[in-house]
Amino acid sequence: MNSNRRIAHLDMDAFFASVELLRYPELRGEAVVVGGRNVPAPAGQGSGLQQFARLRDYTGRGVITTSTYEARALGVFSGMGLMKSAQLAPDAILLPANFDAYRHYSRLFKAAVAGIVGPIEDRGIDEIYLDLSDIPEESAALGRRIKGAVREATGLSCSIGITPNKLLAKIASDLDKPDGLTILNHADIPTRIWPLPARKINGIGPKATERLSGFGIHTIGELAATPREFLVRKFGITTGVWLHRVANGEDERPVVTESEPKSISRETTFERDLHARQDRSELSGIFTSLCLRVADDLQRKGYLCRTVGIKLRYANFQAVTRDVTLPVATDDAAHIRKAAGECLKRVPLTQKIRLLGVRTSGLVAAGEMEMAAPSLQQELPF
Ligand code: TTP
Ligand code: MG
Ligand code: MG
Repeated sequence: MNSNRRIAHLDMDAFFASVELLRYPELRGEAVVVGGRNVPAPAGQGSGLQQFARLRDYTGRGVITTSTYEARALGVFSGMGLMKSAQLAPDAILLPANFDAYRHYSRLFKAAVAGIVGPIEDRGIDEIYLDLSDIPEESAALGRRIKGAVREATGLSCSIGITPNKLLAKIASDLDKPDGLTILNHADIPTRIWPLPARKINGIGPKATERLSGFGIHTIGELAATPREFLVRKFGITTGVWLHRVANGEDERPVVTESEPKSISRETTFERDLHARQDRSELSGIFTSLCLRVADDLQRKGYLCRTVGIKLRYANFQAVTRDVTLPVATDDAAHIRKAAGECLKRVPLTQKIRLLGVRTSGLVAAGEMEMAAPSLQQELPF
């Protein structure tokens, strides 16, 4: 083990909401919430604040995807029902989500960081881990430089934790949000980590939190003070040992920079919106070609897929997806098209369509299929 590791976790601040503020700078300083279904898109730039929907106008069962820090100050957080949050912040501005924009900025910030530190570990749309061990620059200066590069590339702020491992880095990046830079060493654990609630540890979810509090264990410090034997007795050997280790800030997981792809997909936005009936042959041609290209990608990269899905975006920008899991993994265009065609039968096709995509997931390296074969056979019903 390298005891001199220096690992960073970087997480974008109020990510979806912050991307929306780039588009609508007049909303800076306002309580803004992203979420819901069928939330109307604002009219456009220069139309003033009255163009925006307010939380109090919303009816439906949608939830908050994220909120600006101004909205959080009013008690409005990710996962809350919109109608319930309207009681706390009726005047907060409500925007629909724009996933294409979020993916765009996600790629930009990751590329900017990779430009400084080299390959990164991608942990989803707004966060990454970095191994800084081989960079001579001192942590504070390096952290500021990374934050500067992210801001320059995107106009957005992020928060970074720099610590000896991933576990502590993930906790640290959250300690001084937004626009934070928190540097911790093992010696800081008693003062900075132990007072935190146990659920701050990535991997201690709501269930474990509840069980732990049943034993009177609420903070990470209380967990660290609990005899390992007790944890093993209550949680089993694997979890018990793990709980004891993480409470003491121990984690040796490496930063994994080259992850296997989780999915391979192709999609296309049409020149003009197409209708399943009037533009049948054109759509069918595009659909087949997407399947051919996905199959070609799979073959070139050496993967078979277990799941085939489609994505459709209607003229009104609403998107739907469907997928189906195959009995046998494939990289064959005809099989993929057949499965994707089944998915297509399960979506409404009354409205015009602006985008069509085919996605394969459940990828297995083609060379590993022989090993996988026995279990695959077991799953077959004959
Ligand atoms: P987070 O990083 O958890 O949250 P955040 O970036 O909005 O705010 P923070 O400053 O606390 O990091 O999630 C990143 C994005 O992922 C978030 O902007 C919206 C999306 N998201 C969901 O779609 N559903 C959820 O339940 C959460 C928590 C986030
Ligand atoms: Mg974030
Ligand atoms: Mg995040």
